[in-house]
Amino acid sequence: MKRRALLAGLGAMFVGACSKVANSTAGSSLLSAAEDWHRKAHRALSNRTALVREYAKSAISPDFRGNGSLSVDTDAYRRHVVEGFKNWRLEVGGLVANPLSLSLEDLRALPQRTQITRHDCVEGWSAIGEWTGPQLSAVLEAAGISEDANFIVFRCADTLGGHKYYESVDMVDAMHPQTIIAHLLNGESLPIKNGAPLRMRIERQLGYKHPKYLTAIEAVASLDEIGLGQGGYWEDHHGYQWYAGI
Ligand SMILES: Nc1nc2c(c(=O)[nH]1)N[C@H]1C(S)=C(S)[C@@H](COP(=O)(O)O)O[C@H]1N2
Ligand SMILES: [Mo]
Repeated sequence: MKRRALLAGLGAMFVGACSKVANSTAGSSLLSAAEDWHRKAHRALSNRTALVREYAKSAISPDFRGNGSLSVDTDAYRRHVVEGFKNWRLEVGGLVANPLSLSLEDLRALPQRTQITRHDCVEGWSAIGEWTGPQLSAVLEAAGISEDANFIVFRCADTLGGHKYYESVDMVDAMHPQTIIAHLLNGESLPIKNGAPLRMRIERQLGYKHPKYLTAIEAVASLDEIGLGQGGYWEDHHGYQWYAGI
C-alpha cells in the first residue's frame, strides 16, 4: 500500500515537472529521461519485493554462530529463561489502530512461515538456518497499521557497548513475505545466543538488521526522534548505513 503511495508520489512529481517542458525539443528529451528514471525507480522497487534464495535442508549450517550480544544481562531476562519465556510479551504500537501485546502462544497461533536462508554478517561470515514464525505483515495488519507509518522500529532487551540495541526498516522490507518474527531455528526454540525467544528475520537485509531479543515493534512516520536519529544501534554508534539491502 505504501509502495503504491510512493509510486503515485513519484508519478505526480513528474507530471508537474514535465508538462512545462514537453513542448520544446530539449523538453522532449528531458521528458524521456524522466520517464526512464521513473521506470528505473519502479523496477528498483519491484526488485525489492523479490524473494531471496531459499535452500535445501542439506545446506543448513551445523552450528549457527552467535554474534553481537549472546545473551541479555538482566535479572528480568534470566527470570524469563527460567520460566521458559511464558511471560514474554511482544508489544506492537505506534501508528496502529489496535496496539497489541502478544505472547509466544499468540504468535504461534498465527499462520507460520518456514524458510531456509543465508545470513550474511558484514564482519565477513555467513550461516544457513531454517527459521519459522509469523510474517510481520500479518501482525501489522492485525494491529491496524496506519497509512502514515513509513518505518517499523524494533526494540530489543539487550544492550551492546552500553547502548540499547534497536533497528528499523521501511515498509517495503516490513511487508516483504520473507520478513518474519522467528521463534524457531532449525525446528527448535531459538537458542539464547541467537536471540531467544524472538528475533526478526529480514531476509533482504544484512545481519545487523535482524534484531534479536525482540520486545517491541513500533510503527513511526519518521526516525528522527528514535535513538540518535539514524535508525539503529549500528547507524547511531558505528556509522553503518541504514539501508543494508542484499
Ligand atoms: N538485539 C540484538 N540483535 C542483533 C545483534 C545484537 O547484538 N543484539 N547483533 C546483530 C548482528 S551484527 C548479527 S550478524 C546478527 C547475528 O545473529 P546471530 O547471533 O543469530 O548469529 O544479529 C544481529 N542482531
Ligand atoms: Mo553482523
